[in-house]
Amino acid sequence: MNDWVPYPAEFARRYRELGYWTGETFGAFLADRAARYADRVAVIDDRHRWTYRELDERATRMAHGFRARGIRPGDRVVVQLPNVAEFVSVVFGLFRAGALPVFALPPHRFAEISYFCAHTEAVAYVIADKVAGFDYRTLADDVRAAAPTVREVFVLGDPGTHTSLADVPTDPVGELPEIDPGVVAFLQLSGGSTGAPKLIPRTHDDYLYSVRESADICGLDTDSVYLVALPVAHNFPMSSPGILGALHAGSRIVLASAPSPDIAFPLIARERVTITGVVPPIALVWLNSAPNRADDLSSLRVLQVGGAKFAEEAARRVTPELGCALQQVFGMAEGLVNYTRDTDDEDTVAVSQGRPISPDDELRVVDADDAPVPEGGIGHLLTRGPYTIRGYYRADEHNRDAFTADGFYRTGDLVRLLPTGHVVVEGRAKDQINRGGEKVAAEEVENHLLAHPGVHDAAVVAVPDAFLGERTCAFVVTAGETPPTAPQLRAFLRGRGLAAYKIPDRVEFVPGFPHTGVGKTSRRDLRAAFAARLTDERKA
Ligand code: AMP
Ligand code: DBH
Repeated sequence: MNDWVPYPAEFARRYRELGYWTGETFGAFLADRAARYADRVAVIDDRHRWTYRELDERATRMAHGFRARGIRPGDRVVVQLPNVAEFVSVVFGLFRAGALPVFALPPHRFAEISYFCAHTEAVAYVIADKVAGFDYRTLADDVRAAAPTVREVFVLGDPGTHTSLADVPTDPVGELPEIDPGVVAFLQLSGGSTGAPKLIPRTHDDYLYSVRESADICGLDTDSVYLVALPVAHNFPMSSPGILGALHAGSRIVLASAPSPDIAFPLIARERVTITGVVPPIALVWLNSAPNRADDLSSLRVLQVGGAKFAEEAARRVTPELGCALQQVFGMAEGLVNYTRDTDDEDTVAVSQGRPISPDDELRVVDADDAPVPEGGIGHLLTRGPYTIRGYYRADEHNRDAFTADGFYRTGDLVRLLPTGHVVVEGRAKDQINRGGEKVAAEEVENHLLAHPGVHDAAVVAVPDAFLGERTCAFVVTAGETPPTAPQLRAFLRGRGLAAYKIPDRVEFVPGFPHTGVGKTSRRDLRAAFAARLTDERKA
């Protein structure tokens, strides 16, 4: 079994010939920018204001420190940090050491982190001591007990029994490794639709192509200031154009600890932020609170909205009410990213989710049998291209379903294409709930529910929601004499270490599940039946 599925040789050759894959690496481009923009500010958070030179030096010292700690090229290191400057120095340090960061999100708990560590055989785990009242050091103790490959836990802040991140950087010890731009640089997370979360292997070559083009499409330059409002490790604020696009363009990054107006707005005003990206529920909160606040948002040129479908009515409010342009972004950590462009007319920006980055992004819209639908019709989106993966990390079996024989990724999204090539997202065929940009895999939650002795069966589906777009509802058939209550089930899931955003918002107890067709229940049909019931209920 291979860890990852490389691009077929003829495609790799073509992407190089076309100038998409340039051989640039993360570590090297930062060094180049540090040479060019040494004294310009690169990264700002609550406690730091690092210039490009400082960031570059810190990243190099981190790289040597990680090597001194025995981290070798190719090793996986799970990184779970909040929006702080050290995220950038740690990640670039790992890149330069040739290690692969595995990008966990702050809400992930034991269930997710222990899985990432075990599945990738991670050698280390990087955390902050305590964030918003949660002590990650305790989580790290449990993770280490469950994942013996994790030799060391690096802590930003008070390390407790672990290693302080402050003790890691060292002066150069020997040479840093030569990095091959064609190999996997890091593992990004997929929202997933199966029992276990999927990890996404991205190479320097493919990711940097998308980052460079994104920075260009979004008009970043040395005067731009990018606010990181979403969790920095997410693919959107990482690369669309995100922190990497900003650094690539010599722009400035400002990290916000949360996207709420009381934190983000004063930062926009103080740092003269020009561009940021948020998910639809945050955009709604910003729209609704802007009139009640005095913060000067006049520097903001572009508000990007993506991660989930942004309703047209809300989209049309952005420019009149916030005074900046809207850019819709429809992306996925697996690759393909679509943007509306500043040259698009108002209607296209309001109704579409943009068009692909690359002329060589191949998009197919097909029916259930993979046959193309008539032009302009709604169908399943399949995609292949110079920065879309050919397979998940260590997932041979799942890859047979998730990709076509000729290498197209099955996005699970239902879309239609406009004559201009813009994509309109019309729905979803995958068993996932998109909770305002936070993706929840139905099967993953169902499996955790099924582990409860008082649960006979469970089906998790989306409930339409005015604010989040969707919330989760678990239909549960109980077993035994004293069936669990909804609060007990939620507590049970929390106790298993499931991230809070995956805990069902609503639990419905039902006497039994309808059986579809003959014999076994099809989980897909079952979820569809429940989803339809919820929609009917809403209409009534
Ligand atoms: P992931 O594969 O976990 O990175 O999540 C990507 C998925 O998020 C896409 O396949 C879509 O289902 C959803 N998504 C991202 N951006 C948008 C958007 N602008 N509109 C609708 N859905 C989106
Ligand atoms: O939802 C996503 O995963 C996403 C949204 C916008 C993404 O990965 C991206 C832009 O790059």
